[in-house]
Amino acid sequence: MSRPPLMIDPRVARALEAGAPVVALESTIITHGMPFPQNFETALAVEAAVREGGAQPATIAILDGGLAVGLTPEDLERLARIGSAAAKASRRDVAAVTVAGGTAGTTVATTMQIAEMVGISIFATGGIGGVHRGAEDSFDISADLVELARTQVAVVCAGAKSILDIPKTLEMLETKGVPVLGYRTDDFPAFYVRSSGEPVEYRYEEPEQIAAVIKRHFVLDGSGGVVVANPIPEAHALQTKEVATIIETAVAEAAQSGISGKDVTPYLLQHLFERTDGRSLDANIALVKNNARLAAEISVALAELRRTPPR
Ligand code: PSU
Ligand code: MN
Repeated sequence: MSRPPLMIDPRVARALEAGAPVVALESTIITHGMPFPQNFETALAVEAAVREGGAQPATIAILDGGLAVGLTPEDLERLARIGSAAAKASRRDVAAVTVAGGTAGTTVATTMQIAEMVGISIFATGGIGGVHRGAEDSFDISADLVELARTQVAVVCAGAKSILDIPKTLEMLETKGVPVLGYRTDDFPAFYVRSSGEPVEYRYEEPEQIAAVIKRHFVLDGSGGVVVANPIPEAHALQTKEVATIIETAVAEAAQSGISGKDVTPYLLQHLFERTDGRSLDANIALVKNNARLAAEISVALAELRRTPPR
């Protein structure tokens, strides 16, 4: 059986060929993470933020059975309109979805998988998946963590939502050998809020320093990905207590309603959106743009480092 068709946008292909900075972007955030039309507007705004930062954006998705790297505005709008009627493709879904000729948003795990396949090292998203609360009973641990252990892509994110068990998520990243690098923060951020209360071991002030650590990590045998933790801008952060209360009820309701597997994360996101009168969405949009900007700066610095011959 052959590989699935790979459709690389010509601008992305040229940038990769030239060793110019490229930033991968995921698409589950478009199909399952936000409602239309905000998902479409955000997808465009995030690409614009990458361009402003001096890099070429490459939104990744599965379109009509092919792996698409770099989408046109028309592709983005189509995906945004399909929304959660599209599949949510994690690594294990790629074969089935592409053989069926399907269309899917790619999760952090699958976006990393496809980014590595084409040679993109830096990827921006909102938050990574992790160990769910109650995982000791449900065994619900995101494939994102497993992918981070095996795939050489650095993921710039605002930490992880407290819909997850953040201490367990950090333990798992440690077990899997995944560096967690804080950008201008001593604390691992929790998506809508700037701190989860958990520390990060490494803090950096400049994108160039982060690029140097990523480059070094990738030359070490058997290494996988890197998490770059970038807190939400102060002006857009929500109140810690408010978020905590809403999440407690959302997690309890999900359990009562028997929501499980890949439906858990979209269910919790929808609940948050409704209970904050959409303020969670404004915060979400702001932090993704902020991550896209930082990812662009890191990819510019990394491209520069790769051009400079080692001394
Ligand atoms: N976390 C968010 N928003 C999201 C996701 C995660 O705050 O939209 C998406 C990402 O695509 C992530 C996926 O890779 O959900 C994780 O899903 P699961 O927990 O089913 O592995
Ligand atoms: Mn899960």
